[in-house]
Amino acid sequence: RKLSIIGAPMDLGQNRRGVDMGPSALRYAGVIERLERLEYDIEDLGDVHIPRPNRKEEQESHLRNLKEVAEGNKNLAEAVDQVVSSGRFPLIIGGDHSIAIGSLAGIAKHYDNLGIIWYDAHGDLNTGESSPSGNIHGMPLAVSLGIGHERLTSIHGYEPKIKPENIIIIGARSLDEGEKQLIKEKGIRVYTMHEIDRMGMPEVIKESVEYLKDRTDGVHLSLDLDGLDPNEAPGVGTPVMGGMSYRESHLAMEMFAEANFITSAEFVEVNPILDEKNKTATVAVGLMGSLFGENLK
Ligand code: DIR
Ligand code: MN
Ligand code: MN
Ligand code: MN
Repeated sequence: RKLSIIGAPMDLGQNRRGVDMGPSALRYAGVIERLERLEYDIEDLGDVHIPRPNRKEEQESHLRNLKEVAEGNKNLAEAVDQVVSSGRFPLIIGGDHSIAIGSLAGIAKHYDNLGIIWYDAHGDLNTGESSPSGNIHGMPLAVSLGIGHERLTSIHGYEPKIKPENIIIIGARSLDEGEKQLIKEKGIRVYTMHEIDRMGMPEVIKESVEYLKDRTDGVHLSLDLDGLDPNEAPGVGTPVMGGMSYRESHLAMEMFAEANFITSAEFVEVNPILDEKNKTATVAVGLMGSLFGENLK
């Protein structure tokens, strides 16, 4: 089992500085050592280059730092593409969630029907028009569907990257009006906290696995640490109360490991500046342990 870690120190998709230190925080929390124990052949490719914004230059559009976010994601897409081409599992560590644009761009071209599990308090389905914030980290899922600014949707030379019927959002509890509309219009499957409360996490994950297993040829897990409750993952830029617990999240990862169907993953929005003694990175590394089969050993 071969795995390549790619850092994406991106903080330009939102307003809180410090999330660019996420990759360092995750390495400090022992991601490499943790996965090496699972008999993975681990290669750390280091961080892709994310340009700094030119502070004197006028913003070209309502999308904050569009140029730099696009360029950084172009770099990420190329790095991820190479990893998948070489037959290794790409584990991308962020960085804010705008990096999913590059991850999916690099991954999806290798699949006819890539499934996506979007573990997040948010839908990340905004466009420049629907976004209340102008923050690109609230847009990557829409962008990957081919909806949004051309500069983002066209990254890595093809679009759309993914299909709406192959997406499952888990843990949503803060959806904007435009996102709700898009979810309805495209028929995207969403397990909000309401459904998780009613059905229980085991059933939510079982249904998700069953649904994706026979309709996809690969599944990307995009895990935003703000999907967890802020009591358990405080080091995130946009915390929302009432999230998934530490144990629910481990259970989800353990069930994914059992199903053996995740083919790429990213862990995003770890911000050590907002954290309590690197707690959130530590939680993230623990979840990676479960995702890669720690408890199956
Ligand atoms: C909000 C917040 N929906 C926005 N999005 C976040 O700015 O578009 N995504 N925080 O993870
Ligand atoms: Mn997100
Ligand atoms: Mn989020
Ligand atoms: Mn935002």
